[in-house]
Amino acid sequence: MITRKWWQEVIVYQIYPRSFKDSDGDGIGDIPGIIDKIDYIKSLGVDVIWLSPIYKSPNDDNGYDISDYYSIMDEFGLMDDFDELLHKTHTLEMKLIMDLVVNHTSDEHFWFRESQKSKDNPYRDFYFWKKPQNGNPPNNWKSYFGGSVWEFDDRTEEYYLHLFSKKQPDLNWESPKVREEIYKIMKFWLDKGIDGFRMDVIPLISKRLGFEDSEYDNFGKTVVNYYANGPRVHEFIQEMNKEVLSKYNIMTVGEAAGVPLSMVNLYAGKDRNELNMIFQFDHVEINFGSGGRFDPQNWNLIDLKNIFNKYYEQLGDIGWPTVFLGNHDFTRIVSRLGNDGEYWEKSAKLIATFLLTMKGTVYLYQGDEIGMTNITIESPDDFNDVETINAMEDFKKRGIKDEEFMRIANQQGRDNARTPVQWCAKENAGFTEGLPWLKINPNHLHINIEDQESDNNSILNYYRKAIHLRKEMAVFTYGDYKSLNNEDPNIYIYERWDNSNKILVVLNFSSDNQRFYLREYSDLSDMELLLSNYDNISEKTHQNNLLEPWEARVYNIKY
Ligand code: ISL
Repeated sequence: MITRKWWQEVIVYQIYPRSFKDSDGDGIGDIPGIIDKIDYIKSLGVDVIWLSPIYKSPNDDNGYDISDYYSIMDEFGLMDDFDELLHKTHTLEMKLIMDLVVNHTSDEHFWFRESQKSKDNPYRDFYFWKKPQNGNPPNNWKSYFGGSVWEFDDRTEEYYLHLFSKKQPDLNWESPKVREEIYKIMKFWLDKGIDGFRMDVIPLISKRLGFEDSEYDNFGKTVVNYYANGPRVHEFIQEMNKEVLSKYNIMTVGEAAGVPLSMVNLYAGKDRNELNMIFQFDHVEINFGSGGRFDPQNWNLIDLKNIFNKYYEQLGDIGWPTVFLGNHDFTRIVSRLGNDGEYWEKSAKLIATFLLTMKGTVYLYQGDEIGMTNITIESPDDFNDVETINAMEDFKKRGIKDEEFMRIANQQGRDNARTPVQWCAKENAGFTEGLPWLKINPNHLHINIEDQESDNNSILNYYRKAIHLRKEMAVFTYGDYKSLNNEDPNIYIYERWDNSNKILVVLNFSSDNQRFYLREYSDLSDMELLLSNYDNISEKTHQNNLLEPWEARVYNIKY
């Protein structure tokens, strides 16, 4: 008998609070803003809210650099606001999970401030400190955000380790005191009644203490082999599970940066006593070249299908999948996977169909439900993201022209997903009465929630329909998956089935008409069409196997 868990069948809505809704006119989204819009969130049909970090932070990396885990970021409100949000979320029968960022802290955290003071400070070993090697950093590791992972500190004339920005020093999990402090933080929030954690870069917490030089130029390979999946990572997560997670009925999802497909079940396999599930990145990094994000490569649908096929194959019955296509670190899904010009609406709906008909726990990122797109930033001064700004420096050093950098950053940069949510066509998209912290996409004049609320045919209402359908039929969440046309570069067709239902999903990932043939289903005319992004399909195309640009269909096949 298979036991189903509540966290398997939920749909999670990710909020990036800085950009969601501002309530006090300072141009920065906040917790009262989320409370104002909680009925909207509920109306989507989602079950869980995941809040990107809301803890006190100097915002070098927009909250992923935490200076106090027990209080709320000034701009976001007070602990009372948080308590009210949690209460309202629960009253509406939704759950709330928080981001747990414990691979690193802010350099402004008390622990680091102490650690910096002297070599014999009791907090010294909360972080990694190393002597210079003939005046140079201890090894050749490159940070995720450019430059060396080692920063020299004059006070004690040693380097400290930071895999991300230099304001994000890495915690030393080897120290039992560090782990104890982290478990205390987790319990503090869980005892308030939160329903789980999304764990930031959790595969990075155990370091290879030899700190040997990476032999690769390729950043991704360096991450997998040197930074992630360290020798004690599973021991640490199992300890955390024993000490904390196992004591609560919660959900956990690990952000598995640097975990290859072959290792997914080590973190979230059902007998591992670690996490419920992880975010694996192969599909969202499909266009990353050997230099990473700012070294984009062409990608194609065949590769994407292969990634999903392998993902489900690897997980088997051992691990539980997450289904996500975007978040605050990747560009907008309709701009990346779809066509944000002529076929903006159709392709956004096709992507919704894809997201909501795949096996696993679904994660939807704010704004994607109305087809928010990437933004074109015109001036280098308008970038906000630390990763992008550091990459700009790096490009300059390598003598690459500004225009070339702007082109790549606009295509790949994280600011794309972080522009404020477009609530209406009015000034500042109804996000704030003040000056928004990040430029608002000018296309809010025609892409916004208010307009889509009143249009039955909108992307927003399509999401609602697709979410509703997913919840009505368990086959979407739990059913088996099989792709039927791996070699087709334009159309993705897959089956989903369980003991009661069989579903056929047909997705034309191209801006052209396409024809498809399936030996198994030569005649589609008898099948019940559960969902589609075109009206009156059979009249329109005259033939069932002719697809319009970005056409998506979900059929119920009678057993
Ligand atoms: O591997 C990646 C591509 O460069 C990343 O997406 C990687 O997974 C990511 O940088 C880790 O992300 C998380 O931790 C960061 C933070 O900046 C991100 O916003 C967060 O999601 C450091 O805390």
